[in-house]
Amino acid sequence: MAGYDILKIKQDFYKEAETVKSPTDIFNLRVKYLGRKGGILTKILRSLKDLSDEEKRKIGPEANAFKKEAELFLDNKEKELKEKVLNKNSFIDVSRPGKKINVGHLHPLTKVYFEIGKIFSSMGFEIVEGPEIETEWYNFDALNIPSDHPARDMWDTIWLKTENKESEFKSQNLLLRTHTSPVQIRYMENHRPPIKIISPGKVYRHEATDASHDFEFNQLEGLLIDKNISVANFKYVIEEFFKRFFRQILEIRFRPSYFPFVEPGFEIDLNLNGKWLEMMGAGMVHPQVLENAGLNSSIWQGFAFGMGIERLAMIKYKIPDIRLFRAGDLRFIRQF
Ligand code: FA5
Repeated sequence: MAGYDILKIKQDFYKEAETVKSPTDIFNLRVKYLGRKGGILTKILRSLKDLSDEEKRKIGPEANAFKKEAELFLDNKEKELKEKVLNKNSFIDVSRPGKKINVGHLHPLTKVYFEIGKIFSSMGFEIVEGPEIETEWYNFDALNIPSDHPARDMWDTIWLKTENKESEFKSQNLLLRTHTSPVQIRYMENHRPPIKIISPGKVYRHEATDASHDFEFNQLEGLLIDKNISVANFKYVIEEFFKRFFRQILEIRFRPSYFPFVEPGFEIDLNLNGKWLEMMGAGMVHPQVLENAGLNSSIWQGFAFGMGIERLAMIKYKIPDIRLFRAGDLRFIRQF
């Protein structure tokens, strides 16, 4: 066997290395000489076993030394090239036009949240929050909703599996709150009247959706408890709110209705171009509810209301379908 001329291979390598301009060229050169499959040096080193002892002794060390040398050379060259690119990029051309940065903006519901908060705060209401995972007690029993009420049905309420009951919830069944009214009880338990709060938040119902109903939506709860509170106080507050929120006076209508946690109870509708739209449930807090929360109902009284926040936003921004709020469609979101 004639053996290999490592010196010649080395010369070829360095000649080719002179023309290297990019990381791709380095990669190609590396593959050509050191590649695991067809690399020139790799092949030589693999075939050493077929050479005579004398050749092995000569070529083996030469090839190995050159392999190391080539690797080092290529590594250094690669580093050098990368630094060159970096240096080039670090030049800042202040006259170049800037890149447009996409700036997000608030979701229409968030805007409505903020606006509601501002209006009620200016009327002296405090903004409080309650948990979205509720116990059956706070969502139903404490609000006087009897166990045979249809709202407690499997088909209206999203119940949670409660195998791992935490001690905080004792033996309570858990659910996703169906309205924000449980916050009334939670707040009254821990605060003495006078009470003047609103509580906005998400609620969940196990129901089919349509243009004005979703299974997940937002409600705004309001509660005012003091000594001489009447429906007239409620009427003033809610008319004032609508006037400021819609920036115009819309006709409203009080319609008698039934909610077990108020007495009397009513629903409030807004007149929109001759069509009445149901906005909220409301009423004077039922004495039993006050007692359930630890308040003396012969001293304290007040009103409560719960309205759909999406419905407010739909009227304000003329949105035809409630499901658009959560559809994640940027063509919708970008209009606000
Ligand atoms: C209640 O949820 C009562 N907790 C309201 C209440 C509070 C009454 C305090 C008395 C005192 P209702 O189920 O009617 O009531 O819902 C209240 C408002 O939420 C409705 O008027 C409507 O604006 C909105 N709403 C109800 N269901 C949906 C739904 N599926 N999708 C969107 N909005 C809804």
